[in-house]
Amino acid sequence: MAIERTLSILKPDATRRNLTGKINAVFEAAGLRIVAQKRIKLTEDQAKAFYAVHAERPFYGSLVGSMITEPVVVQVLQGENAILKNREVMGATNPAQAAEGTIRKLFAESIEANSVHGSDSAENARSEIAFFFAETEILP
Ligand code: DGI
Repeated sequence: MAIERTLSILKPDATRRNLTGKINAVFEAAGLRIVAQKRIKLTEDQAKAFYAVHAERPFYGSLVGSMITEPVVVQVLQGENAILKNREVMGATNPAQAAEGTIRKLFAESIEANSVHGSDSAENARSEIAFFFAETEILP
């Protein structure tokens, strides 16, 4: 199986409730290694650019606003099939539909305040990692 990297974000609803360690423990228990991590406050321009793919969606303004209320923790997770594995560990976008034991089932407050972001493809993982990290900041 391929060793992959994926971009993860612990969203403001998670940092506000001091859940960084609890969520990281779920990643690590699933075999995902945190090979880069930093706590940052997104600017509005950064949040808009990161979620540009959703610019036409009705929730775009609210989503961007929610991402800049508190700091976020941006991370690179590495492991076998890391992109799909992280999506499984995160659970469905809407916590009401998320499987038992997933991060969103355990911690999410709503479909928007859903605690975590994770890249959904190899191409997006590459561009999202580059959005936040220089290669020298990633230490496997
Ligand atoms: O990849 P995901 O985060 O699971 O989901 P996505 O790429 O479809 O959507 C990105 C984020 O946008 C999601 O984590 C929360 C927000 N979002 C998605 N659908 C809705 C939404 N926010 C609101 N308020 N309403 C939605 O229907």
